[in-house]
Amino acid sequence: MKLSKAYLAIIILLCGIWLCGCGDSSETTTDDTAVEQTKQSADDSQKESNPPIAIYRGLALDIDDRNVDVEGVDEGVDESTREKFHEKYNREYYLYSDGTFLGKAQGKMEAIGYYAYWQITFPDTYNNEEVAISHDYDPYPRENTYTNADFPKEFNIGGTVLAQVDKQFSVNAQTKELSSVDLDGDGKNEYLALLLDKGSNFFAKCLVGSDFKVIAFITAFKEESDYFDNLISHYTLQDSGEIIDVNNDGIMEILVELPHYELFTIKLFTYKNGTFSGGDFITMTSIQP
Ligand SMILES: [Ca+2]
Ligand SMILES: [Ca+2]
Repeated sequence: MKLSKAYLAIIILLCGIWLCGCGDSSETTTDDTAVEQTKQSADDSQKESNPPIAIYRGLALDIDDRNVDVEGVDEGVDESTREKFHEKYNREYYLYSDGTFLGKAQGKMEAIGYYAYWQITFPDTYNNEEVAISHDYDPYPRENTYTNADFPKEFNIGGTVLAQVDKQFSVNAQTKELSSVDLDGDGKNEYLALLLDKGSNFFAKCLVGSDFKVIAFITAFKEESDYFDNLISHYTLQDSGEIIDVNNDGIMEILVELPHYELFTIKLFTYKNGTFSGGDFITMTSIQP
């Protein structure tokens, strides 16, 4: 189920895409190594100068670009800026959803909702895409195991994860969905859990480390809402985000749609080198004006 985007003015909070430019400082000992390093450094600078363009449900992840009124009529951009954007975004993309490559398709920039904003649309055959990426690489370098039953005991009632959450938010949370994947490639899996306590109008998505300690609450929602059932059916793990490497640095980002007043928000989170970036420790969401 989609929100009726055509009527929504978009306010989107997007945290930075962390383009890793970490160089390798190891010493050169042979000519072969020197050649290899030169090649690597050329590859790195190529990556930096030509980073992938990533799109989530039609919306550019580059927030600076997204805020440009490319297709505006009254206060739109000049023709050369429009051409530049069309050249950049009207191109072929690799489309992905739920860990699966769907195919390649030509993307087209279009104005949405009385020119309120622009997005990239694809042929109808690919209308289930979540993420579109301009470059050809494997954005799922490690497997994401998803389950909605038979969780590790830490995620069951009485388990250590739920105990932390219950204490922090004064709720009786239950785990509804769980993704397990090694985000940062250190050989240990992290967990992304969807937790609910309907009685308290509480739902949260939290990132949990391999030691079963909560790293961050990517979403925490706790407020009275007539639409709570609707909200939780829309903001499932599977249908409102993707765990995917959007910048080809080998680290899998967590890309999530969050509920927001009359619209939704996209956020991108990165867990790397044992630290979490791209968001607050707790991202509270609200549908109140
Ligand atoms: Ca890991
Ligand atoms: Ca990445």
